[in-house]
Amino acid sequence: MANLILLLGDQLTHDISSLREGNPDKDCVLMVEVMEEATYAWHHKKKIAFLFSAMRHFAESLKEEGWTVDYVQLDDEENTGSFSGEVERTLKRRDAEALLVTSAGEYRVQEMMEGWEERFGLPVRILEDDRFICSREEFREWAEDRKQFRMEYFYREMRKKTRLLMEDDGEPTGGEWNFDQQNRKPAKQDLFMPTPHQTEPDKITQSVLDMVSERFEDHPGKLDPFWFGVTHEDAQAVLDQFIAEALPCFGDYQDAMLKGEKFLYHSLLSLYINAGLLDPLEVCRRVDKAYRDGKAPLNSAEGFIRQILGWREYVRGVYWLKMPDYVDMNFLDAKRELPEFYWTGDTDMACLKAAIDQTLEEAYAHHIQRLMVTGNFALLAGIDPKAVHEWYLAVYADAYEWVELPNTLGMSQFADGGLLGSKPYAASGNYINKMSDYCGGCKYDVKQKTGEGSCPFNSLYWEFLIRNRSKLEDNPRMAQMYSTWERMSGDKQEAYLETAKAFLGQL
Ligand code: FAD
Ligand code: DLZ
Ligand code: SF4
Repeated sequence: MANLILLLGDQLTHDISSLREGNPDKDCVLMVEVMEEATYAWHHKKKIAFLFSAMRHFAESLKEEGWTVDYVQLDDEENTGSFSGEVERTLKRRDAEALLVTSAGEYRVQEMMEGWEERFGLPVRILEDDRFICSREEFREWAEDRKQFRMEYFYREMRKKTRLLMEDDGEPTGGEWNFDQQNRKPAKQDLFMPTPHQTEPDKITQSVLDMVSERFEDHPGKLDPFWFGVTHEDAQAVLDQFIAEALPCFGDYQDAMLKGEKFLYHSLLSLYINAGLLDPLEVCRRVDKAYRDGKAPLNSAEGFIRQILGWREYVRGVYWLKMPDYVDMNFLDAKRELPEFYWTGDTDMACLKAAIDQTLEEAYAHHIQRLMVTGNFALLAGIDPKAVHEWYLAVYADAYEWVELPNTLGMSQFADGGLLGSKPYAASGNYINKMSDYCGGCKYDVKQKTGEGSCPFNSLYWEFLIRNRSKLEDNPRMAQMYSTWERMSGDKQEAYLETAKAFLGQL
């Protein structure tokens, strides 16, 4: 044998660099289910089941293509439980000249891989993960000499590079780079709300589900019903259905939230893209084509492409630029423990209950629920950003540190002091009421500003601004809020602070 190719659980891509570099006639692919990966975060049961089933299906498809695959299941007797242990065990069994891997998504794993050459005494080739549209090096060059990074400018560079939604004269299609002005509509109940494509569990998935329910019983979340796709074909079907049914309204209702509607017009593609079952550039091209074929309006196509071509690439760039220190940042010095209800949904706040309940059921919540409900609450309440990060990394099927950490710690908790976003995403109950229908069924009154029964977001919002005044008041985007505070009567200010204090005291 020439090379041993280690393929990680989020590298389920046929033309990934390690497989492109390998030779199916001579090399052996190693895939391992290991406790170290299944427990480094307290992963949702559905996330573990999705990944193990997708890994098993991918291994089968590689064998069909003619590859030799060593696949180690979690319950295999000799499984050592870690990547390093399994590589070591395989090297004893198979006589490899070199180890071939595509770089890891997470810093923790990349660091481990970088120690293998010395540890195992054989050449280890770590190849670029070119499934990303912007390489780590390219992002570093873009970021050099910039004090603050702004996604919008990075995104324009990516539009020019890929020619997505670009005209021949070099201008952006429609004459603007961004159509977000049209994208902030609250949604209303709609009998024709699309449902994402669902996949029936096959034999492989069923046996993974049995194993996960037995071995990970104490992990958060519900395992049933399990309807995630687990193959490239399943993921394509989800993409096809999204483009046909939901994309046309994606832009308009991107920021909306509705009771009982877990998915609205969102795509549910992140778990497939992040695991390698869909290619991000291909997904964007399909959306560009849908616009050109007249099947989706420009605000939807542009808004969607920006999430992948812009945000997804941008947060990955920031992660690799700023790790390993990034994870320890805590600009606002927030120290409170994460409330227990994040793990149970047991709260009277209807918006939080809806977002958390569906997270525990589906391992999914859409962006505005993550940012403006669970994230906003943690920010206002001053929860330790590391605890918030650990929660997000655990509960979502699409969560890997490279994408989750900058979104949570940077965008949502402002713990990086404004490196990723220009101001904290802090909002009172008024925002949630405008963008959702949650408040109607809530024990709290969103219109009541202070005192018992008032919406907690209302008083927490002002207490947050005052608690963090020395760090935020010089931010030009916050100036208006501080001047509103100054114009309030002393009694009103005191009522806000007292109400927030009473709420936080019993949290
Ligand atoms: P859609 O709304 O349909 O968006 C389309 C695609 O755009 C997504 O599939 C995703 O690939 C990409 N995308 C959208 N927004 C972002 C973003 N901010 N960063 C990166 N990609 C984006 N996304 C993850 O993939 N993994 C995470 O662990 C994760 N953690 C998050 C934590 C917080 C606190 C916040 C605020 C956001 C997080 N996001 C994360 C980003 C975003 O919320 C999810 O990508 C999105 O909700 C996934 O659902 P969807 O596929 O239906 O997305
Ligand atoms: C998330 C995850 C889980 C739960 N289990 C495994 C596993 O057993 N084997 C594996 O190869 N990958 C798993 N993963 C995904 C990895 O955590 C992911 O590949 C790394 O974090 C990327 O750096
Ligand atoms: Fe959430 Fe406040 Fe509305 Fe209740 S009243 S749903 S707590 S925003």
